[in-house]
This record gives sequence, C-alpha cells and structure tokens, in this order.
Amino acid sequence: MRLFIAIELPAEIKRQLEKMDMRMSGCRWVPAEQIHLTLAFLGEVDGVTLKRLTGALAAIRAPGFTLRFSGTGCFPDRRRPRILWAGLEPQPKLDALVSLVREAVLACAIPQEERPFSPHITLARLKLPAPREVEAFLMGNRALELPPADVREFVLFESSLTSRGAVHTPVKAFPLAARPISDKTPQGT
Ligand code: 2AM
Repeated sequence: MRLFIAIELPAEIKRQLEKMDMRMSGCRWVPAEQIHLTLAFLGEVDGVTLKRLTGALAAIRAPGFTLRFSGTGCFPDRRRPRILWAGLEPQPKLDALVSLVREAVLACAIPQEERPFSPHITLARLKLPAPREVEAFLMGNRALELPPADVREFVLFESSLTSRGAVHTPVKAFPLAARPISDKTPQGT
C-alpha cells in the first residue's frame, strides 16, 4: 500500500481553497476531496509494517489545536514555481505532532526525508513553470481569508494511483486529546 499521514480540513475550507482555481497552462488544481495537510509521506508499506505503524501511531499522545491560514506561496521558488500552496501560521502543537509522527514512522523502519517540516496545503501542481501567472496568483491571494480549522485527529491515508489520478482513502484516524495533555491532572489530586 502507498501511504501518507495527513490532517483533513473542514469541507467548507476545502471548497473555498478549490475555488481559488485560476486558469494557467500546464497546471493541475487539486480537487476539494484531495486537499489535505501532509504530515508525513511513507510510500509503499507492506502489511506487517502497516500493523506495527498503526500501533505506533495509536500510541501518540498529543493535544488538538487550531490551524490558521496565512497567504499563499510556491515551491521551490518564484522563478521556477512547480507547486502552489496555501500557508499556515506557525503552530507549535502542529510541529510537535509532526515530530511524534516522524518518530513513530522511523521506529517502523520507514525512511523519512531529512528536510525540516514546512507546513503547506498543496493547491496546484505545474507541469511547466509559469512565473508571471503564478506571481499574479500570489499577489491576488496575499490576503487570503479563511476561517480557522480545529484539528481533533490525524489520519493514515492510502493513495492509489489510477489512470484518473490519485485516489485517497482513509485507512485509520487517530484522535488528538480534546484539551492540552498538561491540563489533565488525575482525579482527586
Ligand atoms: P504535499 O503535496 O502536501 O506536499 C499524498 O500523495 C501526499 O504526500 C501529497 O499531497 C504530497 O504532499 C506527499 N507526497 C507525495 N509524493 C511524495 C514524495 N515522493 N515525497 C514526499 N512527499 C510526497
């Protein structure tokens, strides 16, 4: 199975992100049902490793948090844009969750990129760099306004590559604590 771990966004936010679609040659916009925040990409994983992985992910104890959106950008840079994304305000609880997820994944001997986590929501992929159109898109969406999103779980997804593109299917969801772990003091103490 080809797997990745991500955070699902509320349907209303996905609809709004999908609507940012701007015509650009050689550009594929991510359909609303596939928009997500990737925490870790795993690639092909066998059945035995998958079992270990779900155990390791279920053992993660981390608090829920709120994501706030902040503008748009592109990778790798504005001269050769290949990926357009919506950005997020820094959220230390998200960074902490990604560290725990990466530890769990590495503990199952699934290799991870060494690159530091750069939170982004991929909106479009460009086959051909189109710097002028992308510049117009980024300028037009500098003040991107979206409601905040409360995150209460992270999800292990399967990505099946079909002739009509990738299909993402949730394999298992892992809940986050409803309030900060540090708030939880045992009853009667
Ligand atoms: P991104 O676009 O959010 O950065 C599911 O395929 C997700 O895993 C994609 O949305 C992409 O994240 C990430 N992904 C896909 N292929 C990848 C690869 N070869 N290396 C790293 N991340 C990948």
